[in-house]
Amino acid sequence: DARPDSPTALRFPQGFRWGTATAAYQIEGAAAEDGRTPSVWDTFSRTPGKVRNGDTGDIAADHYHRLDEDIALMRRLGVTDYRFSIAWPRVVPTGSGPSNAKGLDFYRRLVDGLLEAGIRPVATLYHWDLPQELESATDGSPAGGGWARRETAYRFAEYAGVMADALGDRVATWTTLNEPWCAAFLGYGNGVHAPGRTDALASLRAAHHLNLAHGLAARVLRGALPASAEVSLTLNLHAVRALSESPEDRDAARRIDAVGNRIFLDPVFHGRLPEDLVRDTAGITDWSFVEDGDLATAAAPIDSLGINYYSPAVVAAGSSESPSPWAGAERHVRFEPAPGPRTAMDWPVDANGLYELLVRLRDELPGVPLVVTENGAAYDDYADPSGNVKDPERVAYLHAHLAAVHRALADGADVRGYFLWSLLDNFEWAYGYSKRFGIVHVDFATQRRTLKDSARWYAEVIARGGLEGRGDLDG
Ligand code: GBH
Repeated sequence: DARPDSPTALRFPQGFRWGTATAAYQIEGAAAEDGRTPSVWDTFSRTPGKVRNGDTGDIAADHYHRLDEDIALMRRLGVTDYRFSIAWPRVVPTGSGPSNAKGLDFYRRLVDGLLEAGIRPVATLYHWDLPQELESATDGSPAGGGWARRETAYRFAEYAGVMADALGDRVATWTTLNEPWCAAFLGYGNGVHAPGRTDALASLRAAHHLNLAHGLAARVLRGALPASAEVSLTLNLHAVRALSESPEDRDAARRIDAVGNRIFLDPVFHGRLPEDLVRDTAGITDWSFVEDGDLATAAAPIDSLGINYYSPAVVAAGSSESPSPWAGAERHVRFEPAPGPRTAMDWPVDANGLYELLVRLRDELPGVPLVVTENGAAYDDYADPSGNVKDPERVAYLHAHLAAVHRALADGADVRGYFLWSLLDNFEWAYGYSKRFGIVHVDFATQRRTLKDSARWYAEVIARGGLEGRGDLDG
């Protein structure tokens, strides 16, 4: 039921996918139910001082017990697609070996419920909840277990096979990894995420083993899924800008682009390591953990690239604190506060960064369909006297970023869909429940869900197939 366009309306192509996104550990809860074992995030969140207010994902948004209600919410929004992640320790509890029927059954019920509601399931295999057992297994690895250890990549490919067998007949789109940059560099570099390690060598090994895991899993998925299935990868690419055109500042931006973006883009799309990254990291490693054939494996063909975007980064020559997620680049790079308004995360609001990334990928990866697999913002919302949850800043943020996607489409970027982060307020990693990204408010004491104004706004955008012109916000 398309509505008439205003003269300045921004219409999206027919068939454009409108979705919302979540991740298992952030919403499911039921951490010890039906055979789930701890992940590195369970261990990390129970370690004093790691997560704000000592919050854990033990209960989260209790989605494990509220599937039907949450699917009904999405039906109200009118989304065409739902991007969720599968908890590895729920379905293959010890990280390898036998699968857990009860865990698989939960995802079968989710997928069947979505299909019944006419919503396309988009499944991510890894959104950071590594089985603790794989982190603890260190034998044979000089840099410790988890993603620093090569064997983890093979275990991941086996787990991908388990999921393809269980759900391959009804899930059409599969994503191997969500944001391997965060898993490697926040998990093993600055330790802000689980498993909380601060070891630059381990972080580089982790990045490589994640690329390898992606390629191995992509191959397994291809072999097990129907030919029509789509296999993808989601990256949080950094929209990095040099503070000035000086060669020193531009070199700082080059370093962050290498260890933030090309460390994944080059292996996955070109089967090579960035030469400048190898040079930049010479004091940390000679990359001898990259074995013959690994880069070709990482470059297994995929059907689309997911991009998660929140904020740009501005850098200059200088130095920043250590431990850092930048594998030595912090000794040469200073992060400058980007101008403009900030979200509750203190992240700058700049929709142009999303446009810049999409047109860069248009040029560098011709023929690769792009999907914005996450975009959204944390704000403190408030209830008006009649109980409506008001979040005008979030609406403005979303409008500006969708307008940026529209502009990229108009300029020839092949963007197939947009997934809003997030459906529900949830466990925001190291920030616990103190930051709310949802378009649906969750009262964590009662688990009551309430649509925010942004949810009603998004439902209208989807129904209309685009934005109503809002000259002030079209970024
Ligand atoms: C995503 O990650 C996650 O996929 C999702 O689970 C999460 O809830 C959501 O975003 C909101 O946080 O470290 O200097 O590069 C976000 C990735 C990486 C974005 C770190 C902000 C901070 C600047 N984030 N980045 S820096």
